Amino acid sequence: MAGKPPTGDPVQDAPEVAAPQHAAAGLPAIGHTLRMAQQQMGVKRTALTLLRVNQKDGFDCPGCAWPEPEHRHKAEFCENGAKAVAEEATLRRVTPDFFAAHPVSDLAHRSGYWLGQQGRLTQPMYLAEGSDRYEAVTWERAFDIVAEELGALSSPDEAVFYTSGRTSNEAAFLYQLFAREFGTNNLPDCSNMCHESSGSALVETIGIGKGSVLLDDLYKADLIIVAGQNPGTNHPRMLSALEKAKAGGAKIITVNPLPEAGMERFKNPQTPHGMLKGTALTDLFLQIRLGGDQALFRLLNKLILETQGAVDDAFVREHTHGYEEFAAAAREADWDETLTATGLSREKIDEALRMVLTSKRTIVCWAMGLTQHKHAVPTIREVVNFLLLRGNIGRPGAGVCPVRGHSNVQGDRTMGIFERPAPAFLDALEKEFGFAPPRHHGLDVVRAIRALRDGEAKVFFAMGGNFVAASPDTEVTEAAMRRARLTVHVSTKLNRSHAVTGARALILPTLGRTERDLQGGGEQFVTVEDSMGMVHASRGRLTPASPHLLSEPAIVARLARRVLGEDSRTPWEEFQKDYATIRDRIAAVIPGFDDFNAKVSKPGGFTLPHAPRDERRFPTATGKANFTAAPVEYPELPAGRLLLQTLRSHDQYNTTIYGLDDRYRGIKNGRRVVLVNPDDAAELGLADGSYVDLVSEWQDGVERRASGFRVVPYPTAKGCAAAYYPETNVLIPLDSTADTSNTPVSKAVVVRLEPK
Ligand SMILES: Nc1nc2c(c(=O)[nH]1)N[C@H]1C(S)=C(S)[C@@H](COP(=O)(O)OP(=O)(O)OC[C@H]3O[C@@H](n4cnc5c(=O)[nH]c(N)nc54)[C@H](O)[C@@H]3O)O[C@H]1N2
Ligand SMILES: Nc1nc2c(c(=O)[nH]1)N[C@H]1C(S)=C(S)[C@@H](COP(=O)(O)OP(=O)(O)OC[C@H]3O[C@@H](n4cnc5c(=O)[nH]c(N)nc54)[C@H](O)[C@@H]3O)O[C@H]1N2
Ligand SMILES: [Mo]
Repeated sequence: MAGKPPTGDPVQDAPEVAAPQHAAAGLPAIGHTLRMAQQQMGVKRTALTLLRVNQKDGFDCPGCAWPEPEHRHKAEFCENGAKAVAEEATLRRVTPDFFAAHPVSDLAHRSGYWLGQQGRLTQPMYLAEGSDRYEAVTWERAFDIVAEELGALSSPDEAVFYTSGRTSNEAAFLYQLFAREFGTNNLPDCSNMCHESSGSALVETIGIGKGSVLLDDLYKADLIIVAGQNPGTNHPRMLSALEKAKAGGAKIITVNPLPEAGMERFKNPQTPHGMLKGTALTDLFLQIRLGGDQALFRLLNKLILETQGAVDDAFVREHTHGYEEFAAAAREADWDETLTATGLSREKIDEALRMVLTSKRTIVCWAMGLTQHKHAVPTIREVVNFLLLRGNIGRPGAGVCPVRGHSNVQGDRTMGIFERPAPAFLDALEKEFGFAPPRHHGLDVVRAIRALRDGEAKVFFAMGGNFVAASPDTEVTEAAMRRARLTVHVSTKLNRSHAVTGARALILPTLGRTERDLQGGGEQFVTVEDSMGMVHASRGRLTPASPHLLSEPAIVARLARRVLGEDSRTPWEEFQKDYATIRDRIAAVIPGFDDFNAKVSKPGGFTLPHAPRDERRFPTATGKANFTAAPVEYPELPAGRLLLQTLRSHDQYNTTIYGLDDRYRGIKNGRRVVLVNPDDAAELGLADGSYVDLVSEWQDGVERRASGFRVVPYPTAKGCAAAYYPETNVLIPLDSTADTSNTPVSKAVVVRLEPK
């Protein structure tokens, strides 16, 4: 039997603290996996479901975007993938009775953890204007309501269509088609808050916003630099790949303000050696200050330039542009400034340089530690400079490896979920579907919040995700959402965004990855693209959580017909009936998808083309890989303040909280903790276990406050602190965003710690 959801709420947040761990996975991980899975699914369903994860005839793990290896284990999942599956395949249900018992005013006071623990949504629910209670409605009525509000807008640009990254390729393609046929490019997505900085930097420098390495490259590398990433929690299967790379002779440099257990030692639960001893992964740990990465890579670049024979001159000559200007800027890099910016010692940087110079094949992997800074885009460009200098792009064992978050966030972008679509994409859409898509740019996440706040956007529609909790400046975002005429969420689980609504609101419950998708044309499968551009099928087998659920493609197809009417020449009914017909259209519109249906029917799927990786061709404005030369930046820290990063615990998936522990960091039974360097704690007079408010100070003079955090002395870099998101989103000003990519600066918030 599955366990019952918690009853009491707010859940007692009473953090207990032990020493951080120095190894990840191993037997305890298996124990935790099974315990959590069985609480949600019971014993039998746990066994049935977990064996199907990431198998060639199974479903794609909704956990993360890390690719599946060619030779799969019987259990190709990890602790946190299993938690993500259990969260979806849970036997708990949210029924209309639940909404009768819990008015919106009640839901608004519940924690995100409690909301998520209630189980799967089962019926379309409608909140009428002036009402405090969601009531069950038919799908017909729900689509009528959306059509009514969209029809009342004075411009299609008053509607916003958000996407989170679990949406399949098929659903995403239909969704963007619908939004554009309706007349807007307002297609913000979670990527705007995530890897947008990577996309911005990579498109400009190498001509394509995706990583250039495949799994095999990791196994061939001499040196892998993992910067600003915590794979032990967020991409656990990456640890097996790093272990294999090390067995092949690779060295690993970890760049992080925190010593993360997974990067220290990995106990592979699939090998006897792993279970006992494990593999030490990191050879050199650079404990950098928050936001110091651009300075670090700039100095390494200067040192490479100064080393005889270290630059790959032939590659630079033949394949790059902008070298002289970049080299002139890099030569200016200053040791003292770099030591200040990074907090590193000269010895450590020298050691890193030695490893860089002896490596013939280097890969840099990164995630949110690089992308969520004001100067994230120039930081990632500097990483590209670093790789270009030694010809480390477009050959085996080398390249850029931005490690994506949501399991299909990369695929959604490929399908056209983007507020600034390329003209060539719109041309192809126009030719295939015979309507004129809007050409002006739409709103990203931050701009959408502003538009809602200012009454310029009136309908907010979300394909998955939890916009209100994931977005910055919680109070501003919530007030913005409440100004909307209508908010609509296509969701699997209850979350905060269902409790902070426009005048009218709809919850549209949908099938998850694990569930069978039966349409007029028979049983359907969908496709996804992983972080390395590999596309494959995903087939759910479980009976859907409720007979009332519709699939995401079905929801979009039916809504589109209702809103666009019979005038729309797009065959929405056919698309809904047989997803292969959607894939035929994707093949016609998006490069790399020719013969999509045939290719994806092969076990394991296929890999999308990537010009820099495959042929050292760089489709940039200059036709070459571009060196860039931006001024070095790093966050300023006023006296008596700390720089706060907002990050994930081991027991959460973004805004979905699985539990209240962060095992590897030694935190139990609570999330309101702030990790502070022991010297900083002493200087600030903050005792271990004391409670503080986190108060963010920003140039607009507004004080943003998150109350009641337990101080935990922790071995983070000096001057830096860490606390969990989404609780700390209240501290991040809406206008504090990365240059160029407009991604909220979630990893460098200047805070003062006020004792309670
Ligand atoms: N279990 C689980 N898996 C997930 C997710 C989840 O929430 N739970 N989320 C998914 C998503 S959407 C994403 S985007 C990814 C996120 O994956 P990560 O990017 O690993 O997630 P974060 O917890 O934000 O961790 C950021 C890491 O970067 C480090 N860091 C922070 N600032 C800096 C800096 O300035 N420089 C350097 N060098 N390091 C820094 C932090 O100490 C931390 O180790 O994971 C995906 N997978
Ligand atoms: N302060 C701070 N803020 C951050 C970050 C940070 O590091 N710090 N990270 C940012 C990042 S990297 C990201 S990606 C965003 C995440 O932002 P989002 O993607 O918007 O948030 P999630 O928490 O992943 O969304 C969870 C919800 O998705 C729904 N869901 C789950 N599976 C499905 C499905 O298959 N279909 C549908 N339709 N719905 C489904 C469930 O209802 C669940 O409640 O947050 C960003 N915000
Ligand atoms: Mo993300």
